[in-house]
Amino acid sequence: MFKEYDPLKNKIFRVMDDSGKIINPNWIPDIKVDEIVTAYKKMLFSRVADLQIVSYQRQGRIYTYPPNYGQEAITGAAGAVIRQNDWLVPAFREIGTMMAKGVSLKEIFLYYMGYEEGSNFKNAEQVLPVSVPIASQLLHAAGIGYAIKYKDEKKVVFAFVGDGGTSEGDFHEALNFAGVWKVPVIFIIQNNQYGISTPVKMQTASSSLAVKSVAYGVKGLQVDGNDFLAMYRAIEESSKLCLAGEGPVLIEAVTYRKGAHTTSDDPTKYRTKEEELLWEERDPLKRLKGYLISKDAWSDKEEEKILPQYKEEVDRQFLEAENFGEYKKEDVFDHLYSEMPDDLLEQKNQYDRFLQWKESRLNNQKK
Ligand SMILES: Cc1ncc(C[n+]2csc(CCOP(=O)(O)OP(=O)(O)O)c2C)c(N)n1
Repeated sequence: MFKEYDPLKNKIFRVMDDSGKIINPNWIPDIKVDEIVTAYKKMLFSRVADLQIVSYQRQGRIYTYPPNYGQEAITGAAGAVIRQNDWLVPAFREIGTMMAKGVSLKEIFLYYMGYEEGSNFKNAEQVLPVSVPIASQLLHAAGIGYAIKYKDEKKVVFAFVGDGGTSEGDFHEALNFAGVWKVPVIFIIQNNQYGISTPVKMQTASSSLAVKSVAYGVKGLQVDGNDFLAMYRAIEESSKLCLAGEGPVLIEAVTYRKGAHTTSDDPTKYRTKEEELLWEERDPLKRLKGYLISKDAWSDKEEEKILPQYKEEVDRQFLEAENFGEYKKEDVFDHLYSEMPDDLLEQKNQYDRFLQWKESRLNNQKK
């Protein structure tokens, strides 16, 4: 696969066409149809959750949220391959893979409501918290990979970054380190075409993002990120290579962010309706559904039946998060150091003064 799809050949790896028809039968992954149905259902659940989170945000019930809408085949395929023992190092658009590892939707809600508990995953092992400082997580991934190798463990690190993240120094340092030390890390770039409003063309002069692997002596692959079967096959092969000591691997997953960058963004300012419609044709769920229907493994009827259950489940977990209780302001300060350094203590005091000022202002207004 890595020879046939050498990034220098500028060939993208696809198994299905836009309608879900197999166009590359040699590379169909070894996965049973009922497992694909399970993966499809998880992708559907993740989409339902994602769309509902945006509506909760619009109701003022949750803070800023970065939608995953349109990128479900990437995180769904990674979720189908990742094992309990493997590490997940997310950026901030990977709810599908996080849930596959056992992170609950409630925890994801808590995170976006500002609770520390949202990053303290009760039922998920070896998952790092969401990382907002772009690409910084890749250095952690490379370090974890090095530790795995040092301890001679059979584990793989699944690390995510966006296309914009490839312009950060951290991306290059992590790739360089990973290449030199041959660490078992799969770096997955979710190339969703934009870093906020910056199109990928303005992010790099390289012919692709996958081609950056060549300079670091790392195996690389450009994959159709809206093609679940291609993504599954690419990630599964990469995982096997990493386990055999032949990592790391860089995968550029080409996709489209159907939603806004975050709930604070208006994408109509920088992209056209035509472009959105073009990508609508390549929607990852539609494609996989087309494939499953052709195999007689799924139907619109089944989907109609399951959707209300998913919506209800999302609501149920949201209400649990919403009723989690007041958060203590100390939480923001207290969990970083065993002994609080002076500058943080000063910030805490300042915050206390701010709260007192706010309260007295409210009281004055009431008078
Ligand atoms: C180091 C750093 N610089 C800037 C930002 C502000 N910022 C948040 S998201 C974003 C764009 C990221 O684009 P990309 O890596 O393509 O990921 P995407 O949001 O498309 O998933 C930027 C610049 C940040 N969070 N961290």
